Amino acid sequence: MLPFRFIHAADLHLDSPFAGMSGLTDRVRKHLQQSTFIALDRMVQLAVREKVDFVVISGDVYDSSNTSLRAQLRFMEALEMLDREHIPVFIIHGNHDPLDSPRLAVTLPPLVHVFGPVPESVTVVRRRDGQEVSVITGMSYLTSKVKENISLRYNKKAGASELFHIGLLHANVDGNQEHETYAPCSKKDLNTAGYHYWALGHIHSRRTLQESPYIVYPGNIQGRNIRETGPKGCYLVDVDETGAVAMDFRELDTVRWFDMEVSIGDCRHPEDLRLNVERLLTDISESYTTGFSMVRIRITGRGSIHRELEDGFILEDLLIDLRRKVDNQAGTVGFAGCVWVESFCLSSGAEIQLETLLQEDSFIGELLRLAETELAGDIGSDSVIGHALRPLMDQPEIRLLLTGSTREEQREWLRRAMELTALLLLDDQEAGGASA
Ligand SMILES: [Mn+2]
Repeated sequence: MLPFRFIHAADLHLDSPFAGMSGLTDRVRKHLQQSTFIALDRMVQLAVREKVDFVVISGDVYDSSNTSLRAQLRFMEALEMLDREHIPVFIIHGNHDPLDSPRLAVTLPPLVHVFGPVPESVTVVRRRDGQEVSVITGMSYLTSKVKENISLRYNKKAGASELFHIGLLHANVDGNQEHETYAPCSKKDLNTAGYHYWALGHIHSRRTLQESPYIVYPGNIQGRNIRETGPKGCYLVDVDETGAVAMDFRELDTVRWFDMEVSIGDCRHPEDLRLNVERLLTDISESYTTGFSMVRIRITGRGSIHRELEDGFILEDLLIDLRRKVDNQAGTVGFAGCVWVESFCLSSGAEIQLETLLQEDSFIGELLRLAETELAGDIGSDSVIGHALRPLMDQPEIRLLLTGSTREEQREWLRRAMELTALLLLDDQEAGGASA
């Protein structure tokens, strides 16, 4: 085998709108909306700088099948730049940008290959001497909903067997629950094809499912929401003369998401919480100096200030103040090292002895035990809570909220309801006790 080098990227989601985020200033929103394009530019620069032999993109180039014109033009620009540098690009389309989406009829640069709706194999040569090094097999989604196991349609080692075989596939391998199960397949299915490297797309978190042969999700190139935390980028892959693979993750993102906790356990006053939050923001800023951080802060622990936080005003004021400072700072010195609080999530509790109350033979004890049972199980329509929610399900807006929520969100609501109820009942007991 001849050594060569390529970039494996996926899920560019160009022109992702960063919709559904409240409280963004114009400046911040614009910066977020530029981030997927900046990540693309960085990938192009990386390809040129590292002199890769080719680039593979494993689906979801665009964020939506209703492709934005801006996304198409910017992608075209990137492809032209790579073409000018004589770097071929191999692309498949996924569930977000299937082949049937309306797009500009443009002539692609000669070195760009977009795979069609049935698997095909292309032999690739090394740039410096034109020697054949690899066979890439891939197919695009024709429509957005591909429910079939398309991996089974990939040929077993089409082309020369002494070359390095890459499979380009947009799929959910081994039923990842966080993503929709398009093109479901198993590692076993992929292993039987006899390829050396499965360049996957679809799952946005970076993971190498297997090393022999390689089955790799590089993750998306730019995180777009709080579920896409941590560094995002692509893999620079080196294949040596023995066929051994060395993967080097390269960051491409300029906006990074963090999901963090701050405890109220040691806070005597809301001011202490503010200091804890500011300390966290400083830590994040120092750990990611080159880009813009977006952080969700979960307020956790038990403490006396929880009651003051419950009505929301303290956190709301703090949020407004922190954001105002960041917007000013970004306006004067730029976004690098700035930290924006995406939201506060109140998961703290009052100073109640939950464990003791759970043991109690009382109404509160009974209620808390019920909540714990429901928290441990599924909040299905058969559960006590499901039953209690039934009348609310007639309200279209509430039904949408409930059915569209994740299991994690439901648990969080239930946990907060449990805390709040316990607190109200305890207050009531105290008031009752005083008057008796
Ligand atoms: Mn995707």
